[in-house]
Amino acid sequence: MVKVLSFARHSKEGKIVWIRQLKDFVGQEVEIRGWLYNKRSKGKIIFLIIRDGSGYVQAVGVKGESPDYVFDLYNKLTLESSIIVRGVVRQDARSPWGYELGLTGLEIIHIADEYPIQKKEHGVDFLMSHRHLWLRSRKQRAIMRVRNEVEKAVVDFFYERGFVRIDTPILTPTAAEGSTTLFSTQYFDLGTAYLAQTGQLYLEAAIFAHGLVYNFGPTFRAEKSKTRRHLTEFWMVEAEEAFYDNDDNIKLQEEFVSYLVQRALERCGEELKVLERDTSKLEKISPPFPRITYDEAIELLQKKGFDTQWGDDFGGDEETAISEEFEKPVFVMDYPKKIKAFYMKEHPERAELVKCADLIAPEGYGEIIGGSQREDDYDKLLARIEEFGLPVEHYQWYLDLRRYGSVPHSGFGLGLERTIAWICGVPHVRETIPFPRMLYRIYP
Ligand code: NSS
Repeated sequence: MVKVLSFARHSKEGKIVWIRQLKDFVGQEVEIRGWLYNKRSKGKIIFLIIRDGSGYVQAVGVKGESPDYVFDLYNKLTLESSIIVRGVVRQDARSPWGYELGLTGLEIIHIADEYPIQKKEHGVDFLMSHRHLWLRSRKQRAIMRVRNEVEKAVVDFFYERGFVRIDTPILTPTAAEGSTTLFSTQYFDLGTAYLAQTGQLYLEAAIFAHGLVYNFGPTFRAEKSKTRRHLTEFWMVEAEEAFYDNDDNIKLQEEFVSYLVQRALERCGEELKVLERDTSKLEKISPPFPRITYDEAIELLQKKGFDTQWGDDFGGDEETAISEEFEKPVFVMDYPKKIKAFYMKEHPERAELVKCADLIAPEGYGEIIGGSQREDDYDKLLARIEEFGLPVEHYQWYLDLRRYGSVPHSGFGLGLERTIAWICGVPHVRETIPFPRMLYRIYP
């Protein structure tokens, strides 16, 4: 667990603390401000379970010991009502949270209407339409906390290794990952602008200033895919490294992914328990990761009964089939040029391939990283831009990078939501981002 500062604020009645701090206030009377998660009574005793964002705690009221008025208020309380609870902190081994409160006072801030999300099962569509409320649920809280930890780990990893964070633009004049998945908007008198599908090209400019750089932010793809792995707005971490070839790039990736997983194991034990994640599978995640070539992947798929042909790209089913062969994420390397982006470096021995690798997560969570060495030769890059039918004038600045001290360089992009889905063991990426944007959903 990460160490969080423990301090109390003061109200007229006493100390206001967060539930996560209760262990520092045993024997003292404190005040908790939060929401009613559950309530029940048994004879002369009432139990209130309160959540305040930092945790859950049970407050116990006993007739004759707690003030009489709290028993009247108890009857009015509905689930999710906002309340202030006062009580004396007790250590309690039987409580799932380790501590409880002997109830000494209760105030109602707001009585909630009948709460639409009940303990029973709801359909996903209903829950998605109530995402603004669903976020309060235990599993959803746990997922967001894992996300929070992984986001911090991303920044720590790169900071510790001397990478400089470069915040790349979201409004861009060009496509970088295929022109069929662009969100566009009118940009004043300057024509059409697109929401960034990647910040990579801008990161490439920045390596010439800093050597090692990364970005971390939202990216957009107008993908008409309705799968459990696709969002139209997702977060990507991209790294770009001067003087790295594709092998150096791959080593960095396996170190990075292992770091994220180990951090989640170290600091999100509670959350992974709530999510019932089998953590023994995550414990195995350490470098090196297995590597196969695209050619070998095709062979493997054909052996498994797929009719995938050389030159085809992989869909979700193929990725799952490949991942079944390995306990760790697996790199699939050296894809055919014709199915990859224009900026990838031609394979020195086989001109029909590019020096790239996709990283496929275990347990069927799909491709979590796409990366490659970049084409650093001016003429070859220009030819590729023309081959793709891209407007060369928009790429002059990018071509410039191959005119003023060009160097071999590589980089990669990791999809945050797919990575979180894998770490948390939740099958669909829609639960790993607070308000998912998908083909058929932009509400709430
Ligand atoms: O298209 S990628 O494979 N690669 C790039 O965008 C490069 N420009 C990255 C780079 O080298 N700097 O996307 C990278 C990852 C991919 O492996 C997925 O994990 C994730 O981004 N990704 C997505 N996640 C969720 N939804 C969608 N639609 C999606 N598309 C890619």
